[in-house]
Amino acid sequence: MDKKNLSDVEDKKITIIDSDTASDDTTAITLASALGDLKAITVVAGNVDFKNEIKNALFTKEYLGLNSPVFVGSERPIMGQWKTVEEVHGENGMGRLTVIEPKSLPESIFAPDAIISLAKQYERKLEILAVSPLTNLALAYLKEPKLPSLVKKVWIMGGAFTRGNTTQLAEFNFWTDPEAAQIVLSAGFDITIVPWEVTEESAIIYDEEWKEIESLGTRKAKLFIEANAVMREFSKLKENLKGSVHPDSLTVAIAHDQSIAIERSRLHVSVETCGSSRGGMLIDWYGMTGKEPNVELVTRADREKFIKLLISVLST
Ligand SMILES: [Ca+2]
Repeated sequence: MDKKNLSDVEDKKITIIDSDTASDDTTAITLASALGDLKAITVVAGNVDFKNEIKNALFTKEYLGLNSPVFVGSERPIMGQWKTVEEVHGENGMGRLTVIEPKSLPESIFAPDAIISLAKQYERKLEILAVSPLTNLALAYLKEPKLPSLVKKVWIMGGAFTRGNTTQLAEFNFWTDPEAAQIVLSAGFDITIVPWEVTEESAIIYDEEWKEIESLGTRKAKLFIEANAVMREFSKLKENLKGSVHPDSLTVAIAHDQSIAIERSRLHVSVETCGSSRGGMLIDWYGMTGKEPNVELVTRADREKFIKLLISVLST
């Protein structure tokens, strides 16, 4: 390795991606592994049947030729019931890729333990790309309360201002495990949240961009097209959107290029855990609670810049 390449590696962010691996998660893994030094993929309950999520994570790792180990985490949220959403992501979560048979096996260490161990190994350097329900991170924190001071940063895709995609108020990741979300938000991590509405507006990929991605002809572009095919149809037919929406990918893109987040506010945010508003975000926009801000909330993102970064990665 020459000096230039060595310094490239040194400059890369050290990350873990916590993933309920299905469709857009695989694109987020593609971005995270291309843009940073991805130390691990940790799998958590969410999008689809848990066994399929593990297979999808292993397949994605093998397909992209990554060294990042896959750790299996919590197969269910801390409390309450949730439902997987195969109708959004395809029967196994991978769109048109219906036969997924990875050759490798996941690691034997439980994902929350792997998070603690990597946080200690890369003290104050590790950034967590939390693009899924927050169960693994909450369990890691409950076991190691010093975790917020060991981890450099947590990037969260989750929550909705008011236009929930799972209930009237709740976005899927926060709705799946509201207790975990509340534990993580109040733990003292340095957190940036990218909420659903921001992704719906700025992580949408239109038909002409799909054509451009299709024409790239690379392995990464092919994975994007195949894995996101069912989600794209769902977004268009059921959510009445004009393209496919990529919340996890936008969050990973912002983590690596913060100029993509055009507007951000420091605010106090908590998560409702009761009744029909379970999983809703309570945002103290006007400082009414008197509580110190605990997160940075992205309120607007640059779609063009996101698409440019995504296409540049998929073209390699
Ligand atoms: Ca996810």
